[in-house]
Amino acid sequence: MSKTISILGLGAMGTALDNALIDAGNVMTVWNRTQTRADALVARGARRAKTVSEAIAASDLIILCLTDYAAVDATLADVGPMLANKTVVNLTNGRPDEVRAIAARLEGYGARYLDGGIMATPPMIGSPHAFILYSGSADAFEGAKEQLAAFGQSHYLGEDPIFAAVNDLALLSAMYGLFGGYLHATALAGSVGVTAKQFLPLVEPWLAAMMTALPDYAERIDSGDHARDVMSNLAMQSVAITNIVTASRSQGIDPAFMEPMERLAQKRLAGGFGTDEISGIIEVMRAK
Ligand code: FVH
Repeated sequence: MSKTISILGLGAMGTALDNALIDAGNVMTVWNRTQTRADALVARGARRAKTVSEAIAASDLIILCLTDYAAVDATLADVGPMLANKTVVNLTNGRPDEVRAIAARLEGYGARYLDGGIMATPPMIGSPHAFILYSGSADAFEGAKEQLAAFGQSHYLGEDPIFAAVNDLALLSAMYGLFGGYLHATALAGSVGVTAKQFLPLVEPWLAAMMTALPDYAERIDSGDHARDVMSNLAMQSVAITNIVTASRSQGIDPAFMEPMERLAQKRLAGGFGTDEISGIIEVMRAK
């Protein structure tokens, strides 16, 4: 069923979201601080709102996709009372403290607030590989889920509005860990003349093979038992980690990405857990 929807924020992601909603047959109203960014969407049939108030008045479902929460605050600064009985879906990346503050503020105006974390790049939106995390008002999710399905798979995580943001940041930290590790590895291999393209057939299957360790780590983490059936103990791995840091320096590569891992491994080792699996490092991460 098509329904009027307003999108505020037409950057790379907001534009992809709007295109997906148009493709799904929805009637769209669009607003962007820089108005010209709406032109292509207007050419596809979206209605241009000249002001934020116009965009809010046009729809019961309001989607925000802006750089950060400061931009969200600035955009909604003068329209709070207009949000009564509306569903606001905020797909802007943010911290839990920011999510709590905006959820309380908008709910104070009588809005239903749903926070979201987009786990996709703009070209992935609308494909089966895209998934979006949601948390906050269950009523808001129930009422909007048919429309939100246009973006990809929806995962509703619960009523606490911060769940989506925390899980989003957690998944992004896994991604940046992977990217940072890949970049460090490629720089180190490059120090002996290996190009990134030459290194790729080695690093890609290696990372894929190492991913298969995650189910076992998850079991150890949840049970707190990092000591059973250990194959690659921490004492042995910490030698390799220190070798990476030391060799990086001598090869002229900044070891900054790997140094925190070395510190954490040494801390866990100093606690007497050298015979445990490396998954036990999570215990020193949690202890701060
Ligand atoms: N693009 C991506 O790969 C990621 C994928 C995962 C989710 N993120 C999050 O999506 C949010 C928006 O990201 P984006 O890619 O659309 O970002 P930009 O293309 O840089 O567009 C930014 C929009 O925000 C508007 N904006 C910025 N500041 C303000 C403000 N003070 N008042 C009103 N609007 C503001 C900006 O407007 P303009 O510069 O065109 O006038 C754009 O519409 C983000 O949270 C990602 O983490 C994307």
